[in-house]
Amino acid sequence: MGFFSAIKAGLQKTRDAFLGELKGIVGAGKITDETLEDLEEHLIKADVGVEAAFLLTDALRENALGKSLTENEVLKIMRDEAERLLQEPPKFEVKGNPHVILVIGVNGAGKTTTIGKLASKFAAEGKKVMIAAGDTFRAAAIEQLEAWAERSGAEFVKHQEGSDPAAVAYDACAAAKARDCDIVLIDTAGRLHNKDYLMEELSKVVRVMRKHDVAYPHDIWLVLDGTTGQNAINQTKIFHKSFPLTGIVVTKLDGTARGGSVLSIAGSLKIPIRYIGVGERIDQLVEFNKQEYVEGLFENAVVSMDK
Ligand SMILES: Nc1nc2c(ncn2[C@@H]2O[C@H](COP(=O)(O)OP(=O)(O)OP(=O)(O)O)[C@@H](O)[C@H]2O)c(=O)[nH]1
Ligand SMILES: [Mg+2]
Repeated sequence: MGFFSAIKAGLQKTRDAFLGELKGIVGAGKITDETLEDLEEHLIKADVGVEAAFLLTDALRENALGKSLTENEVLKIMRDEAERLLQEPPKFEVKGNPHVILVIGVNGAGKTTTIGKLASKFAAEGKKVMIAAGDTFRAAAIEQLEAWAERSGAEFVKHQEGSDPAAVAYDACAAAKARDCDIVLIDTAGRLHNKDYLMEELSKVVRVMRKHDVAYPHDIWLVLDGTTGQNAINQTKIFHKSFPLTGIVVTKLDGTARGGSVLSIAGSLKIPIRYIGVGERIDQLVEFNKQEYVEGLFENAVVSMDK
């Protein structure tokens, strides 16, 4: 599945909510504060997230308040604002030898799966990849990752269950240098029962790998479950406070109607979305495309309103 078809399905609910509300606004003469508040509420319910709902209606307040506009004109204001909000992710470049990417996120978000998919993508580009089993919490987690490493033909470093994730990350970086790897992907635990402990563990992983090189990790990518809507936005805020995130991967956008949350994450938090996960298979990770996302959000909006 390509980016556009994947995102289009995920944005259906958000798109429909735009349409229903816009009809009322445009049909009722001049745009008032009250109609904007109604729209804001519908946008929040449509899972674009509170932040993006505010920003989109602010744009309308600035440009449309007191005016009688056509549907097309209102849509254009929102579309322009959505485009302005989304960051075009900077092109991924290998910045180190190796380039180290730490992958973090709450449990079940899709970190391990995403690492497998990324490894396969990088390998297909001719890069030599190392995967590190930094989630030492469960033996099953290590085995799951090892299976992904085998599938993608990546090098793999693991320690025993219960060992120190920082030591795994440190060893993986050393092994990657010795084996001349281009990229190191470090998996981490995501358990929630103690957030402070998790943040501390991740900080230690970062601190220890910097003994190799202060530039490590070159990237910290947060993996978010795209079906969790506003919750994903709140998680991003918490992680971003402790770690300077350089990118986000939103998973499970296949079969969800909550793809609108991407707009709040990328728009109000100014963190680029790099990839989206659109299925469980190794090839079901696609690069985020801002233009196509905005298109998916507003596509055919005016046409279907006339139905
Ligand atoms: N449909 C769908 N399922 C996905 C996607 N990405 C991951 N999954 C599924 O989500 C579940 C959790 O994925 P994991 O990769 O194990 O998540 P994790 O973040 O490593 O979880 P922990 O190790 O428990 O912290 C698995 O069943 C995956 O197959 C996706 O893009 N689409
Ligand atoms: Mg995992």
